[in-house]
Amino acid sequence: MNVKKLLFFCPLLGLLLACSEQPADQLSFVPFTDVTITGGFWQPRMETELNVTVPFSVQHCEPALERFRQCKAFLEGDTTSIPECHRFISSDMYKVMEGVAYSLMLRPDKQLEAWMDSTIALIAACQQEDGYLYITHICGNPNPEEMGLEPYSYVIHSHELYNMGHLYEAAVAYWQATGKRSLMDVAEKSARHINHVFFEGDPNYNGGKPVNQAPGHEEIELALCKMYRATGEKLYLEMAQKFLDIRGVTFIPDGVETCSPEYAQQHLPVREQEEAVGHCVRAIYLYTGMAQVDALTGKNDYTHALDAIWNNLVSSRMHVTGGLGADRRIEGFGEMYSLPNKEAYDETCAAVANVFFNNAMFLAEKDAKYLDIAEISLFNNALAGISLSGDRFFYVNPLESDGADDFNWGVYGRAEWFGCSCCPPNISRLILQTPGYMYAHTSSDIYVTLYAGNETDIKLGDNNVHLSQTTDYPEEGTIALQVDPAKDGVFTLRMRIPTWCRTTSFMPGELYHFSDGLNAGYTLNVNGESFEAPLENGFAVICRTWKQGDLVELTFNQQKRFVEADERVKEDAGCHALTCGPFVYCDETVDNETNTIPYYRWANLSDHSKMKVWLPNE
Ligand code: FUB
Ligand code: ZN
Repeated sequence: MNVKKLLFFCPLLGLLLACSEQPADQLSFVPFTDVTITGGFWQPRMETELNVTVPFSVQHCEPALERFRQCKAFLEGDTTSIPECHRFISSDMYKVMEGVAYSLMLRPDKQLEAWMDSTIALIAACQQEDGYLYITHICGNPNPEEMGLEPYSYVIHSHELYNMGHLYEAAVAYWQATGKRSLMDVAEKSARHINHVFFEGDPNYNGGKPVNQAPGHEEIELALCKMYRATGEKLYLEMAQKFLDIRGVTFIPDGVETCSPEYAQQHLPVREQEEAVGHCVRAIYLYTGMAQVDALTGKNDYTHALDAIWNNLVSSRMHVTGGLGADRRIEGFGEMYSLPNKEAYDETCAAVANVFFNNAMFLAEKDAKYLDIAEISLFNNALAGISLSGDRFFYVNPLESDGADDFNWGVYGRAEWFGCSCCPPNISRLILQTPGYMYAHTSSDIYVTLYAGNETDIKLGDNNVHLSQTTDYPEEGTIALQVDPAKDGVFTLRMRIPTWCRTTSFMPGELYHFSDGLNAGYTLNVNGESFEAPLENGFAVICRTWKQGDLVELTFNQQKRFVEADERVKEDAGCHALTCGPFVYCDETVDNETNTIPYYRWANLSDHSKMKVWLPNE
């Protein structure tokens, strides 16, 4: 009997075959442009992004833009006003541009597009014939301690490649948004130039010898992956790999703090690294790049290191809010279990990076534990970085404040912008992309990764599956997902069941556990009937023949619960934090004497109040 006949007589066998024998194929997220937010938690935030944050951020690019105007004038022979020496203000503008490109994908806007075009024309006018682009060196007024006397002579701190990484990300986004290649041309010219100077040798740089040194601030690695995915040009992937593989090999600084080997993760070859150390944003961008290169090469070159680092992070170096950064002097990680509350750094950029990193790890390993970390980091630390009004920002996000010595880069409370404004455009570009973290799929399986009110269509083999989700998650724990395949078909739906509701820990890593020692639990119904779905890697697996109008209802037992930290976290000894679902609450004594409010909101209500996440046990 051939398989077709057998399947005819035994539909259950067909179901089993279809569900278990599909070749494991590439997992990818459904792009944010294919997921329409229809209500719930994210709708007002997306609206605020488009209406407020994006245009507001564009206005704040003026100082960076002015430097490009001055640089262009300088190149045309007008030396009356040399642009101020700065290492990475351009990168903040590139990040804003990336966000503008995403906003154009969601809502075309002629004015914003015109701003992009004129800005790109300026950038292109400043780029050197050979592809070099870094205003301070082009205009010849470097501070040797910040960027060296010559181009690429101090890549440990100059940020020359970091700036280009952000330009590449903006270029890909704008090309995808409009089909215009103007910024891609600048980006590709820069990438070819950097490859030449760093890996081949160019007589005009470094005495003609290849620079062959990894940048002090990672970013270009993951940006090159993006360029490779967009263009298919192998050079970019090879470059990303080379920058990873020379880190901690060709150059190891021997100073202290920001010049220590650990600060920029240069203490060991990356494959041998097993702990999260140094500057947090640098570190997490590096790990994201490693995960992406592995995914693109189909190799597991960095898997061992990534697994070890991730375990180290979640078991000893992450705040209960998903925040990263215990040592303000280096904006970086402290020792294991050193997790201060008042002095916590927890930079908004580090939380944003943590979301990128964990989503990349999920794609590599298909395990929901990564999504659980991304979610906690997103709701409690990344979103704390922006006000509900969309135009005020936090740089650091400590877990305790006495309202007197808030450290926010010299700004008391939430700021309109910063002199070093890496965080505002970072959280802004993340929010715009968040719908792109809601579903992932292979050719046989759909993963529901971040719950939200939305609709999408997913192509699964020769079927098209329309999904519509109704939920107020994470404010509430009830999710209704209607599944409408174009034709009846067997496939697998995987619904993420967060760690906080299926174990006794608040998040993966067992650093934070529930005081009641209980597992909250959840219920799952399909078409009104209870469904016993096996749990695989943190997903409830529903494999069946789906037909139009099928309804999945998932209810998390989402209640307020106390959490305690591992006893090795001395700062939290004798204290508990209050959580509800993925939210960590915060007690604001000044403005909310009787209320405890979700952490991500605390700064919206009052920027100057006393607040605490960890409270003494009664
Ligand atoms: O160096 C560029 C950015 O500025 C870093 O990512 C942040 O931590 C801040 O130092
Ligand atoms: Zn930042």
